[in-house]
Amino acid sequence: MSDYDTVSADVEHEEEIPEDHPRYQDLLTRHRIEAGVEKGITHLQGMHAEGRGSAFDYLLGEETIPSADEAERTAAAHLLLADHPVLSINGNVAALVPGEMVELAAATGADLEVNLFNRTPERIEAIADHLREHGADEVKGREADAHIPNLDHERSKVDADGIYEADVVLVPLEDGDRAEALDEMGKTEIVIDLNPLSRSPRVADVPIVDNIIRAVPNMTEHARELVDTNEAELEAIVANFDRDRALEDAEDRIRSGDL
Ligand code: PTJ
Repeated sequence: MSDYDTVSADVEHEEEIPEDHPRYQDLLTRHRIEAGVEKGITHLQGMHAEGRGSAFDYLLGEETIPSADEAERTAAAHLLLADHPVLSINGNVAALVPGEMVELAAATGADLEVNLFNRTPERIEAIADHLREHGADEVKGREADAHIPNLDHERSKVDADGIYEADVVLVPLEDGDRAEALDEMGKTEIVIDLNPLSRSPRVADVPIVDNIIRAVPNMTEHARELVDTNEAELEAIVANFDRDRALEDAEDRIRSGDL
């Protein structure tokens, strides 16, 4: 069972969804996105993104498939090996897994940075406040004193001492253009996206085809298990990971899933 079932309820009536409902996670997710929009955290487009994700999750059987678990373990190894890991937070991520992202940051020594596709100062502040309410000390993304090259001005804004200088970046539920631009900067990119055909996981060093509500707590669990592992072993985990096979496995599962 993921921590997701036990995190604080932000959503009106969230507690009224019976946990044994066959679509419990999906309903909870929908409610969280709705509450995120009401709170000024999530963009309206986030609802469309959630709908797309939900359809892919249904076809995946709403579970973490073995290749996704392996990708999550590899991602944890990358974050532990990094000199400067950063976890990027957008409006959907903040609504769905705020406390879980704070925990992953703590388990891996990563920074949290708000980085938005539809950037406004109000949303940046609302998301930073929301993360602090869920235990974050420092939240980057407000300085916006550097730019990701080859991306239009507003969407390219990042912190010079955050995503810009990071060596490993986790970019969940990301738009393809920005994922490509970050990849071109030579960063090790970890992407969480339920659509294995989307551009973002296809440019990622570690594509995680899983629902973020399962992926993030599982990465934290792996990071806690691996925290005392020596560098050579962590590097072996990274070297043994086959990104193409992970994408193929997920696509096969979606195309041939027995529902
Ligand atoms: O908050 P902003 O302004 O930065 O905007 C965020 C969104 C998500 C609206 C923006 O980045 C966007 O439009 O993204 P896309 O292009 O819709 O891509 C989002 C991807 O995330 C899609 O491929 C979805 O299938 C996937 N997705 C949606 N919900 C989940 C998911 N993947 C994993 N877990 C989910 N819960």
